[in-house]
Amino acid sequence: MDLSVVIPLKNEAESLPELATWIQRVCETNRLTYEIVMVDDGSTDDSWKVIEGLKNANPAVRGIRFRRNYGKSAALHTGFQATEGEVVITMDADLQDSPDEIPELVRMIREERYDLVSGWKKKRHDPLSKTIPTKLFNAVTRWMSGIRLHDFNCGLKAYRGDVVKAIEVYGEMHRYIPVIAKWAGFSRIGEKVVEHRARKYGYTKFGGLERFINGPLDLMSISFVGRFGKRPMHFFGTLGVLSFLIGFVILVYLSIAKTVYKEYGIADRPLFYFGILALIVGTQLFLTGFIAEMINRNSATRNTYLIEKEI
Ligand SMILES: Nc1nc2c(ncn2[C@@H]2O[C@H](COP(=O)(O)OP(=O)(O)O)[C@@H](O)[C@H]2O)c(=O)[nH]1
Ligand SMILES: [Mg+2]
Repeated sequence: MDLSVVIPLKNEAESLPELATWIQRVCETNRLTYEIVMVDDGSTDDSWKVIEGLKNANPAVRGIRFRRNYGKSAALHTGFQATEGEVVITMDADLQDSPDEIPELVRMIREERYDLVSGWKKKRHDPLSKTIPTKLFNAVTRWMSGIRLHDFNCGLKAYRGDVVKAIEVYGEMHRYIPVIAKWAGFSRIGEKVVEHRARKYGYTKFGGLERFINGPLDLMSISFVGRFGKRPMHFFGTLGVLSFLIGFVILVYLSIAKTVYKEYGIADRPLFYFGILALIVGTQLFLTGFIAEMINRNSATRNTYLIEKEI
């Protein structure tokens, strides 16, 4: 099969029929064998009924329905596991992404050998309350990850089939899939300007403020786990030893001052408290590193590495 289109959705009943026929039309004109994997994430409207109807009309449609709402990352992950296509494209369900982009995205993955191509909604049809925070989000992510993309969180993305099987998207991490892919070793990441359309039916589900707090924390987790996940002691141990040594040197100095130069009242000096603090913090960091190493030793991902080729 050439292509799997994965569509995570929540309460998008009105958009789905139009979207499915549009994808079908594009794939058939371009002679792509395809499947459409719709993941209904606990919708409370008629989305699932609509998907059942679409499935009856077109066997290329597949549906997965969660028992409750788990979030977009969970839906993407589950959809990814189900795909069979050589190329996988994710797309929002609300018709803001255009299926007309499919052929070019497929070509970029196949011929330009990208691991991942991310859409860039250069001209957005969203209110300022969404576009301004997004600019900030993208700048921070670019800076922290070193990946030169303009629009990390675009729902329209294309992947080589084996990439989606290898990366793990969970929590709220769907915003950072390019970063996850990079840390998994898929570094050929491209970008394509895509058309963004105004929402036709329904309403946006990502307007809240919590994404500004959770987002940066998620990014830090990804970067940290990528860099030190398999060797936590190198992070905690280094900081711990450094802090411990600073404290130790300070306290030795103060002890000499007291015993050799008979300087009394060293406990009144700020340096004394700083020395003790550094010693304690250092010990704790070191122990944290130890515990992290022990957890790592018992974890299921301990010796999991992605092998690109084997001969
Ligand atoms: N699986 C899943 N998909 C969701 C959820 N919330 C929104 N979506 C889908 O994610 C896509 C983008 O959401 P949307 O509300 O349009 O966000 P916006 O384009 O940033 O305004 C749409 O296809 C939604 O149906 C959710 O909780 N779970
Ligand atoms: Mg949308």
